[in-house]
Amino acid sequence: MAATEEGAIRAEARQREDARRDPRLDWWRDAKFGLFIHWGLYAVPAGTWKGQQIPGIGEWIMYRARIPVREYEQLAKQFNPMNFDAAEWVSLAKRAGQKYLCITAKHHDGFCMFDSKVTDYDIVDATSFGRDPMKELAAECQHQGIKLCFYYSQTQDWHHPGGDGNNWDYDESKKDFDGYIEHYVKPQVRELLTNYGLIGMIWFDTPRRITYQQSKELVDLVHELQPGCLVNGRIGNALGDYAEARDNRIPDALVGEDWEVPATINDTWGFKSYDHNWKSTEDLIRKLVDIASKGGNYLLNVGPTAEGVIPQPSVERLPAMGAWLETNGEAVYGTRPGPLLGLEWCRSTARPGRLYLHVFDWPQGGELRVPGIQEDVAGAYLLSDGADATLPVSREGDAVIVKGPASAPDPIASVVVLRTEA
Ligand code: H79
Repeated sequence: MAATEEGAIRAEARQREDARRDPRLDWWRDAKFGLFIHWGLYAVPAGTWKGQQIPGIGEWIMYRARIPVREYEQLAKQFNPMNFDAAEWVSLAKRAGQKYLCITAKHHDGFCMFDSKVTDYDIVDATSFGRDPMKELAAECQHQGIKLCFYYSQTQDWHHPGGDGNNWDYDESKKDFDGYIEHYVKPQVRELLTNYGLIGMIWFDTPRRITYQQSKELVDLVHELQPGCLVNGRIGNALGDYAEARDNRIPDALVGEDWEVPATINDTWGFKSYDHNWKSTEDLIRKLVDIASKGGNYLLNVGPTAEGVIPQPSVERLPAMGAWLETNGEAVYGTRPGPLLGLEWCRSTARPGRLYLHVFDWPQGGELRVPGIQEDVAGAYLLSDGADATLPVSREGDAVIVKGPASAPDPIASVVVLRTEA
């Protein structure tokens, strides 16, 4: 991922316009905000194994506690998420203002959360639950107008003898990784793109030892089965449709290509019963704005329990984000990065004829001095008040001065719209 120095930003922005032309990504570029769901057998131990709290991210418990395959497999017998309700999950994403939903079809532990014909190690064959939640989510996403996407761990598979990552059950030097890709990963990717309707993207992760040829063949397979289906950057070998930032790492500066950041609300992806370190709604909204101002997408995670319940702190925060977006979505969805950089108190997004200032810290007295705006400004108003309630606006050099109300219209982020008639 290319981050850029402030001085090169304008030239960079022009280049980006050229690079950002593939119309297959248009829906995703406009979407800005998606729901990530990490759900699997790791929700059963929920961070605790044999009485010990296992440090780190919850879905890594098998690895961190070196749980033998034969023992970990037994968790399937306890997995019976009777409270799973696809309509509720999709509706949560809707109310949050999220436009796509990406769920773990298979994580590194290898357990398949979909009905697969190439293994019995899946939710339909190995649990008493016996339903295919991906089928139910596919129907609901279609019904509620959300793009369904699948996370699929293509390289690490701690259950399959050929998969990468498990060196406590299997001898790494004897692994048939190529056979695993050929006879397991490819047929499963085919299943995911054949049995669940139109899929927005396949979200691969931790490319590790996958070769260029293998990444290429997977990308080609995805595009052959569903030409519109996107592939994220972690397919490996720089073959994705867009770049993935590191987990929970928002780049400091504008990024000159399509990108996304996957992120947690607390400190784990898969459910952990004792992780209560929840980010505030204010923090989450400002992160979304910050990401949009740098041209990225925010893929924000929830980790449902083994009963199929999304933790209450997530259920509270997501619709609160949606409420802010209900008023201010025009300044997020479908926007491009704005011209401002490096200001603590303000971010900017833009679309033709509009520049949006997202003010985090409202100045005392309400006079906003915004440096670094080259565009001619024809008028200003608060997005929450509408275009008819104009605010006085003037200019001093490259600074635009807007006289707003004395106190912050929105304590989290107030959006001031500048009309920039070209
Ligand atoms: O799916 C989520 C993570 O499980 C996955 N990416 C997000 C979206 C991911 N895979 N690998 N990593 C993240 C890097 C993980 C590193 C660590 Fe560890 C796992 C740090 C602690 C546990 C490996 C094992 C390094 C130290 C112990």
